[in-house]
Amino acid sequence: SVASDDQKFCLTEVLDTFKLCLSENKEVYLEQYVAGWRGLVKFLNSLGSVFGFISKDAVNKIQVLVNYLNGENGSQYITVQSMVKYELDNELVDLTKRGSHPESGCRTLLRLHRALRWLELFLERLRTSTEDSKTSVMCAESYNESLALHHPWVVRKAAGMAFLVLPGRPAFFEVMNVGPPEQVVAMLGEALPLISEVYQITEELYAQHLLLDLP
Ligand code: 1PZ
Repeated sequence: SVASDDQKFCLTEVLDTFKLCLSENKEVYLEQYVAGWRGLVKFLNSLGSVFGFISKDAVNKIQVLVNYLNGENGSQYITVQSMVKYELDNELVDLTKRGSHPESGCRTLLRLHRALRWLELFLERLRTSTEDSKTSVMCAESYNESLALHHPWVVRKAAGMAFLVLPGRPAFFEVMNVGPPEQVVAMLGEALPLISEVYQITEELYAQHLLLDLP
């Protein structure tokens, strides 16, 4: 499980959760995926209340998926693969425009999936950054290459303003609570291939079923 409230927060544990997402035959466990996001949201909240509008949206989406997991058809939601099959087979997804299934598991997870790409890009920049690199710039660049492509102007504007108040690289590393910079870099080097694999597997699954533009 991710760090509990009385423990000091450590980002290693959160990123480790994504390791547990992959089954032996490379399916993505929804419960672990959601647990990983819970940890990330917790981390985001520890950076300050300006990020509240971002974490609120992520929490909403996490909750939608948890409700499916705990619902009467929970057994269909064990993996992302089984979720996609179940929702498509039963016509539970709005494919071209919002209709009777505005909160399908498929469209909800897609939003987090796009955000995972942002995370991958951002952590890779953080990993290869130098002491004088700016977190706000690394964050904005990663955002512009990923999530921003799917966001309307107002959201991009608000996100851009939030990035400006991100703590600088030293303070950011501090909040990650992983250890000295060398250790942060090593930890990221280990975690990133796994995050990347989870992302790739989901991306290919969604591409295969033509789900990458779900409304
Ligand atoms: C460390 C700095 C954190 C920066 C996080 C970068 C992401 C900025 C995203 C800004 C989105 C804010 C508001 C929500 C917008 C929603 O409209 C969209 C689309 O959902 P829809 O409207 O279609 O239901 N939501 C998203 O794109 C999901 C965003 C999740 C962001 C999670 C970030 C977690 C960060 C972890 C930090 C380590």
